Amino acid sequence: MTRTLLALGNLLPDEMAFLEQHFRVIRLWREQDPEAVLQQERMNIVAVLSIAGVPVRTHLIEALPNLEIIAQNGVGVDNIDLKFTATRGIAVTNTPDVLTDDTADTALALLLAVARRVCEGDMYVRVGKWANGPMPLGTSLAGKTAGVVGLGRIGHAIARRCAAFGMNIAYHGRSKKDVPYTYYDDVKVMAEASDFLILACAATPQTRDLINYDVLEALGKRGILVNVARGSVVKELDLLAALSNRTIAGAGLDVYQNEPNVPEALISMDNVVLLPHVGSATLETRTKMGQLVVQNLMAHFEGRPLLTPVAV
Ligand code: 8YV
Repeated sequence: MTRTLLALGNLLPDEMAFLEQHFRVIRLWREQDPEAVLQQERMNIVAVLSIAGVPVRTHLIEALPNLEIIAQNGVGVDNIDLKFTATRGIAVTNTPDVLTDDTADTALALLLAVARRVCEGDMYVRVGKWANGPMPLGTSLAGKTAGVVGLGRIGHAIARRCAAFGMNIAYHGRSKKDVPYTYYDDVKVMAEASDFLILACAATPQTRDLINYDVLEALGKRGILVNVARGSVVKELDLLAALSNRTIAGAGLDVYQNEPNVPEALISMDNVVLLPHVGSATLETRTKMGQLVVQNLMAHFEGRPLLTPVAV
């Protein structure tokens, strides 16, 4: 009998087509009455394909007594109730490594865009302001200090890129690592010593609201915040206040607390650059992520070791 997979999000067409050959795929977001479909299919579902921002919490997992595996199309798994999957013995996989470079590129794109006023400059030309005089000056990257929060795979890749731009690197995380960068066990102290604060940590209870008004004040009037981690790492109201009263100079954001809803206040600010959670959104990387999702699912049901299991 063909196994039933509950898809909470899409992969690219080739990978979805491959899944369709091996599973009966329920695309929940396409269903008119998702609750009714879940009720009807709950005993059949053995696999879930999940994505960032769509919660896989206790009540959903409880409703699926035969669930064996959750394959997340992404590296962050903060949307999944990992304690509960562990108690039920449900396997969880994610897609690390393949998205590291693109996500790090996104962080640098945001930093450059804010510091060098790229979006503002584009608009300046398009609306014909150039003829009236030059734009306000930007901020150099070379010689500045980038404070990276979370020196995991993506944080490392960001640090390497910042170093290539001539920046000094500081980092904050749970532990000091064997790297030629300056470690801070206190994020506020690091912010004080940094020109740019770049968030690349996992969203955990420990990192929730880590970046509050105090930290932003420490970053200072010329400081820039970049977030490619998760919205939950920043106290969004504090960020809005710090941006509107120019406690910090600007921010480049790829992630928000309540995606896809972006606070109205941010939309009208001229010192921010806003992206719609596109850290891994290239054709190449999304293809590799989808392939990894598929390979993990196939490995599980063929009794082979998972390629990228999430350790609990
Ligand atoms: C998303 C991400 O997974 O990897 C992550 O944790 O946040 C992104 O790559 C992607 O948007 C697909 O859901």
